[in-house]
Amino acid sequence: MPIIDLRSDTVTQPTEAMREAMHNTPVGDDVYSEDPTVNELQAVIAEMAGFEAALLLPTGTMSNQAAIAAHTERGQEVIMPYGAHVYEYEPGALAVISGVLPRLIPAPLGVPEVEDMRAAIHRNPNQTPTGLIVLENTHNKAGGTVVSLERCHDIAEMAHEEGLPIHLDGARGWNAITALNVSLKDLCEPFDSVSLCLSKGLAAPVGTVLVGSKDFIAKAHRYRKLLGGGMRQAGVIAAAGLVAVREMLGRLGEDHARATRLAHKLVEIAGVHVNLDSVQTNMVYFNVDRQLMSAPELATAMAEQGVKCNALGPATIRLVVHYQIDDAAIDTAVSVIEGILRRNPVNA
Ligand code: TLP
Repeated sequence: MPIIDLRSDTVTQPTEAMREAMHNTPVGDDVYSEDPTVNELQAVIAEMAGFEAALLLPTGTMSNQAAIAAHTERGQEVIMPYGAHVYEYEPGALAVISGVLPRLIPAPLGVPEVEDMRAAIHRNPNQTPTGLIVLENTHNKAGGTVVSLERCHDIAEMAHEEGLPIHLDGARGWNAITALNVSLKDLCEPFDSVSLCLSKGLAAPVGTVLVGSKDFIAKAHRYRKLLGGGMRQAGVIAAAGLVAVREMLGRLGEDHARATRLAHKLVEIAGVHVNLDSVQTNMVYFNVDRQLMSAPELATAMAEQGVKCNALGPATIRLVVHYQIDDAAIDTAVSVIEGILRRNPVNA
């Protein structure tokens, strides 16, 4: 049975061009900063993002956490939108590594209000001092939703007026720039640092690049080593990353179009609810009527028919479209979901 894996765009297999580049690329010891392919990737992404410097890290989690550690002091608070990956899915790392507390701000469709963020800043010495603001674009838990450039600028301007740095978790910044039809430089401009994953929609097997000023990257470099992320012949990873940014960015619009098609087919199924406003890039979150079956039950039944997805709570399922998902896979996934729900006795 062919497997249709809609759990995440992290499951993407490297392309033939990536495998070939990984095989052939010159490498060196990156802990001595001597890997020519890593140095090239860092220079290419720093330039694309409009920053002085860049650092390759093994994962988005390590990149975000090295950034938080570099921006903050122990005992501070970090303001972020509800559902932020740095809080939800990076197992308490901000507390364990940096000794900081998260402060979560309402963010419908992943977009917080400037004034809500400003109001959350602590200035009173008897409260936990605010040390950093974090945004996420696209916002994973809100549905892969996009924060407009205007909102990014407004929040960053407010942060800077308040004397605070602002970090962007741009794990899927590539999807954001595709949806907004802007350059990476435009997306990154308001921020003091940005984390960009190569291992999601761009299909590289491993790797995230953090960009920022030279001073900031020097600090983050120390935290990368402290966290055990000093890699040696990492050029084999960087080689795939170079192919990812040069060859894979242009096709992300296809994933977005397929996700939209998928969402429109799903809303037609009885018992399935999709907020179409949240379908802006390559993700589709949907709810299933609880009297039909729970999301984990539906996910298990789907997996039995070769369609993998993530159940995120009792009623919610996330489907992520990526490089290995074509039109036929979308059609099969929809008919599997429809078949399971139609066969359910409550629906019969
Ligand atoms: N997201 C993964 C899971 O961890 C949820 C996924 O399948 O979507 N920032 C954002 C916004 C992310 O979505 C992710 C991964 C990361 C950071 C962390 O990246 P990795 O997995 O490389 O540590």
